[in-house]
Amino acid sequence: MESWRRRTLLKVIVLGDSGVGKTSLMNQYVSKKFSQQYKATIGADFLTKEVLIGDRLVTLQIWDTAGQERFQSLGVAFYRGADCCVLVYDVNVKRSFNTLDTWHDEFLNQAGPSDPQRFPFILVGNKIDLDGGSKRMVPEKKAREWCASKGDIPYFETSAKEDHNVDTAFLCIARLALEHEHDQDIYFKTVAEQVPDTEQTSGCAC
Ligand code: G3D
Ligand code: MG
Repeated sequence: MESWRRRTLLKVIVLGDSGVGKTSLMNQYVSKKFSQQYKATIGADFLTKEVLIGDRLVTLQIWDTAGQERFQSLGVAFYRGADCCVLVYDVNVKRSFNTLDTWHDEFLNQAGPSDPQRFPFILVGNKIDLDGGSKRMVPEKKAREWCASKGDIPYFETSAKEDHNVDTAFLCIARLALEHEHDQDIYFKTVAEQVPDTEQTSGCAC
């Protein structure tokens, strides 16, 4: 008998050069929309989406920049308490791949996770749809090598425009964030949605 279901809030931050498609990926995942108009209306720091992982209801709080990444001054509030960091580059723009090291280091410096070696990152190569792939500048192999050099970061190739692989990438993100959650210094909140009437028991109810 299921005794309760816990709801967990996880913070995910999305980083990468301006124009790689961070906001578009997030909109596609959360709202199933890819449009200019929609993008312009987003003024919030983050969007949320609920995901069921096993019997855990997880609320992903996905933080997007408001374009400040051009100046690389995102502020501590952006990084604080992150459970997973999504690095995005554009497979058609070499520079956006070359700056990944900087974003990776910037995250570790600013967020200061307790165990930097084990902090979950994920790499997303976006815009694979562009001109049928004919303008591609970064081979998949190169991206995978970079991931291997950073301790086997999971890698996904996506198109926010055509909604290709977006859900799969975010599901992986949710799983990694959930696994990591216990190691975090800042633990957002865990709410018992359904507390049984029966006497309180200690320990795991599963
Ligand atoms: P950012 O948030 O990383 O700065 P945006 O990037 O999400 O604002 O996207 C930058 C531009 O790339 C936008 O076009 C957007 O429509 C486009 N884009 C995002 N994802 C994809 C994709 O998967 N495929 C293609 N073909 N284009 C994409 P504009 O014209 O507004 O600059
Ligand atoms: Mg943006």
